Amino acid sequence: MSPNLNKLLEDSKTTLEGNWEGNFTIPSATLYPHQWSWDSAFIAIGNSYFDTQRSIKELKYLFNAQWKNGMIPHIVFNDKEKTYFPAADFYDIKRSANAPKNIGTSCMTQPPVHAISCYYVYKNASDKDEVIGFLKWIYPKLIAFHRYLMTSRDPENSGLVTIFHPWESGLDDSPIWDHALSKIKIQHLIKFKRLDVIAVDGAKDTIPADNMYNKFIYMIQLMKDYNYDEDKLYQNFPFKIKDIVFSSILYVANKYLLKIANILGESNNVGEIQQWIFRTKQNFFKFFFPAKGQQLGITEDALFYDYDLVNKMWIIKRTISSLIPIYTGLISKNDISNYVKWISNHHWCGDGQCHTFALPSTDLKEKYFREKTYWRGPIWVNTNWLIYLGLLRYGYPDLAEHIKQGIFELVSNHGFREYYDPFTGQGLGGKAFSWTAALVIDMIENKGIGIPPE
Ligand code: 9WN
Repeated sequence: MSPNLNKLLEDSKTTLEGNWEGNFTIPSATLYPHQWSWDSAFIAIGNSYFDTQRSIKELKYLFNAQWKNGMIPHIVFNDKEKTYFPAADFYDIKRSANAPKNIGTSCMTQPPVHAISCYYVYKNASDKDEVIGFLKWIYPKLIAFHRYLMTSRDPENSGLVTIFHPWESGLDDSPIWDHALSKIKIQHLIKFKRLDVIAVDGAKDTIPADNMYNKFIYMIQLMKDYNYDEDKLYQNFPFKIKDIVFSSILYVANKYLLKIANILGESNNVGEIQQWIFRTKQNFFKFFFPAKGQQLGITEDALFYDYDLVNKMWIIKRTISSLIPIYTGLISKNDISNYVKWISNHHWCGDGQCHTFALPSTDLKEKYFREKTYWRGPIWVNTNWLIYLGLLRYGYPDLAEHIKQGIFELVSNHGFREYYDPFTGQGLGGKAFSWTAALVIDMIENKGIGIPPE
């Protein structure tokens, strides 16, 4: 039965409303009680359709926590909340001169969806003048953030972003990180209690394993030892990965930043943004496409893979990250049909063997695939949304529609969950999950605002 879209829209709004904290929206009660960076950007996209002021407030709250070097932290902490570990006291950001003085944040960043959200806010506002003031305020801050990513996180000048921690990717326990993490030996680990274990039903199977989680915490301890100094981290840190999802989003976000500059009649920085775009274009295949000389998509090896700068190797793990570059528009017309065939392949739920047609986070046939465990197999709405937009960009509306209907089925029948079992559709992880609701709103409204520009 096809879902009732009016009800789905109302339920999505109710979900976002329930998670609104007055200044920002939490991703999900108990499990994630603070503000998360890329979550807020997705949330502002959803809210932009019916509450311009709320989206503006959300983004302003996040950007008020910007570090002096331009970094937007991945979490802005709410001091009153005690149900999440690691929190502000553990990060102890005052050891960096770049950290904001009176706000607790994490020490790392997340994918830069924000310029895209700002454009949505403008497009969906009925009173454009009201938004111009906000865009003027945030434009230099967006520039500073992107510049930070293009310099401190890219001394190679590749136009591609280096992450220092799996949490920066947003795809926390993806098998992509397994090898790099296995090389990091824990020397000393503080005593701590995992609070996500209590916050989630069936936690044993659905959240990252303890050995992985211990590494996540240990790596923050190591970052602390360097006082969060990027130059020192770049020299010495044992985890440095050029990441596809992060870099793809930044590439598209730079194009939206140009649109914002155009709205503001702003010529400052335009040349710089164009250079960033050019650089990414020049290097994307060099860093992310190991099957040199082969046609893209011709075999499963001829896809995109992250590059490990420490171990000097491509990370050949078949995950949804290999398919996200469709979102960038960097794939040539000659290659696109080859590439798109993987999106509807049986390894990715394309042949009716799964509960619905939406892509799992990891290739179903790989030994590391786990249908219930976080980023190791379940379906997530945000990554499907990126692929859906990429398919629309390249003229595959039918396939895009399949993905969208798959997501609508999951949400209508299994709740606004953080992720879903691809075989049964069972909802997993956080309940009343904000970005699931926000991106469903965007897909129902279907105005094409998020289709990546040429
Ligand atoms: C660590 C909030 C965040 C998302 C990430 C998701 C998960 C955090 C966690 O939740 O990560 O940042 O504690 O596991 O992987 O993408 O932003 O929803």
